[in-house]
Amino acid sequence: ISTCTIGFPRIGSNREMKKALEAYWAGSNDAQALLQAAAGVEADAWRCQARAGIQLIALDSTLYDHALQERSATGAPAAVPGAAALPVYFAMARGAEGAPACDMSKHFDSNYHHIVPELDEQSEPRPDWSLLLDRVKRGQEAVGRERAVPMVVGPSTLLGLARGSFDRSSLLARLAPAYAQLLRQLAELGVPEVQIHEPILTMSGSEGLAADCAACYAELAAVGLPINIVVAYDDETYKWLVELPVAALSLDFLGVPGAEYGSSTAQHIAKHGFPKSKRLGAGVIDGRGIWADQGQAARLVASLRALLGEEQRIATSTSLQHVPYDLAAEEVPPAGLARPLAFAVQKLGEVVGTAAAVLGAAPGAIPALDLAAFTGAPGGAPRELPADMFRRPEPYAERRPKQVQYPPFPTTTIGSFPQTPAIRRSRLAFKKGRLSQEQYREKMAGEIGLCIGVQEALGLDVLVHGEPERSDMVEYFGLKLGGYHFTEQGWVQSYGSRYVRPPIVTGDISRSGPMTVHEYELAQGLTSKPVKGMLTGPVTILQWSFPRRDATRRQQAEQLALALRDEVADLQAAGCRVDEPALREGLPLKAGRRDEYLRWAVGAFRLATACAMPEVQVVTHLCYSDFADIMPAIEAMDADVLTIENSRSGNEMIAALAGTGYPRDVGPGVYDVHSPVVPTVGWLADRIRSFLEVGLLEGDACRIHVNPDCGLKTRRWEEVLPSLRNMVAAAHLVRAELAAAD
Ligand code: THG
Ligand code: ZN
Repeated sequence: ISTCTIGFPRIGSNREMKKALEAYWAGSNDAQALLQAAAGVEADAWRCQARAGIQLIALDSTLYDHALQERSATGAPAAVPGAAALPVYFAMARGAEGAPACDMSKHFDSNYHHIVPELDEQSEPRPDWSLLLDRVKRGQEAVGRERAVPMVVGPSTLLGLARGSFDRSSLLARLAPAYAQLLRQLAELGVPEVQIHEPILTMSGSEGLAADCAACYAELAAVGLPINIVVAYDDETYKWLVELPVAALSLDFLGVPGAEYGSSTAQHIAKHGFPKSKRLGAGVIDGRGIWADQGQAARLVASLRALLGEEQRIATSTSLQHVPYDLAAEEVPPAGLARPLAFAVQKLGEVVGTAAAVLGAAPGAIPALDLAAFTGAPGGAPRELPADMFRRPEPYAERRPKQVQYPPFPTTTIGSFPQTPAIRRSRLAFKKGRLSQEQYREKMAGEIGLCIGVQEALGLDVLVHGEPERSDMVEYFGLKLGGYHFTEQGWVQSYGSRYVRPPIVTGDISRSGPMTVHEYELAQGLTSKPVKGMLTGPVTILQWSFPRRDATRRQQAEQLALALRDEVADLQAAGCRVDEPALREGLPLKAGRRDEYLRWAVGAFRLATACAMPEVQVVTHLCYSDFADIMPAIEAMDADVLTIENSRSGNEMIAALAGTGYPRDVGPGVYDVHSPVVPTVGWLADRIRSFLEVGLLEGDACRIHVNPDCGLKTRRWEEVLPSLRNMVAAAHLVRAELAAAD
């Protein structure tokens, strides 16, 4: 039996990577300092794994994103090794003057976002693996040659993450030599094996890759370096996968934490067996959840040993990048929860402890996690709620005329405005007790006033209060709801230098009073223009939390929906006529599981919003989702306005909406908020005109809203003001063109 890791938090135990990146971008640190900081963060992480007793340590690390890293290595424009490559690398990640950033997308069904590789049949691999090879050398120094295992995003996955339809088969054949070259260089360095991560192979439809993959891996295997193919994020890997000519295969035995369906990997192996010639990497410690469960892991491994013999390798189900670094960093130990919780460092202990338990031949002696003992029993059997709680009183076509009427191309924003240093200082002072509740509220009221004034001055049509009081849209609600636990240092990378602290569901969720009404009233009191109420949807809150495991996701989403429903009722009693919950899907990767998920997810959204009067316009917002294949579910949400991220993907989304004849108001994002670049009026006007060209809403411009792709909280006012000024000017320009054409 042996132990291995397949990825670890890359952000540093104290968010060192974020600080180093921000200093580099601000110009206060040079490239050398950035690379040095990164080397420190990675060496700490690798040594931490060595100290825990892990035998094969994956040399994880990234400056911004691992998919981008491998994309650059296989032939970014002008790939240059070392510090000179950084400007190109970050231009791809964040955009630069005249060069929009590459698209960003949800990483499988995790809450991480990767940069979408830009590849097509014209792509000519010009491999330059020097950054990766340097990292391997540093890893060998840190933990020794026998334990340092390079990890790389595999060629099928790199191709699979690219957008668009093109001849992937021929590009895969051209990528194979680039990877073979890497493997030869790694073999020269004396690594014990290489981990090639191919999560794409769990996706529905990947059977089609079988022949191409077999040819590619035959070419790679011919190098002679043992390959461990790592296939995480889902289960039920295909029979052909175990036939690939590799030394080891690491599989995910757990799947999505809290999902209604379990992982079928164990059954799959029981049924079809596993080749004797290969080593199985058993991903039995949860890489995506924070509950400790060595008992479950030991039992799984024991059953595998009974079936396949002694030579298993114990691993995590996915990279540990999805969980916070170290529970020990929590100043206030979570009341009563220290025992059932495990962050990345604790999970290393679980991997090693599971191996020891299995060797000790008494795996059954470790009890499985009894979460209910900590959470209290889940809130009874799921009640069947009456159907009319899920239905607005009138259908869209009847209620839309009773709602706010807009000019052509009404301008608005998604919800958040810059979280300035002043706002952060006030929040910190309040937390430390230097500001009273009263004083903090006054500060936030001032920020809301500023935000309304700015939007009035810019001439936006539908305003927001700007969310100064929310550091994070999930944390804010979690703090106000019962049944949640918050961490101080539980940061997880969301993308690049942006991190979140997902709250932990520790019991039944309940609302004790209004959560957003005060701020809404403040804002609406300052303007005669409509102000949107701002709620985060039940599915989003759940998706961005660590759910409990002793209740279904559906039960937890329903509890959240009932709490939000009360908030919607209070908002409309306060006069709110537009309202915006976000729904973001935790769509299962396997097609066969999607309907069930979408039924309860859409149900939870409707449960939260259906109490709205016909006059209330329910606005919803979706980020980073490929949702062409869930159009019926989006329609079923029965929202009045759908705002979507659109600008990085070149109208793909709105073309899909137009193509299916989506009938409701739409707000396609006109510019990318993740990039510091300020869009020009001309460019924005072209974007707006293009919405008419794709035939959206048959050109009914009064129902095509103009807004940025997403919230503006990560941007600075210096970027937001000119961007929005240009956006409003562009909308007015196209509005005038329409009027002139009439
Ligand atoms: N909140 C949570 N999860 C999310 C988002 C969110 N997942 C998806 C999407 N939004 C990711 N986008 C972001 C955007 C900005 C930030 C994080 C994720 C961000 N984080 C601050 C940072 O890294 O400096 C820290 C936030 C804080 O102070 O709490 O800006 O919005 N849960
Ligand atoms: Zn968004």
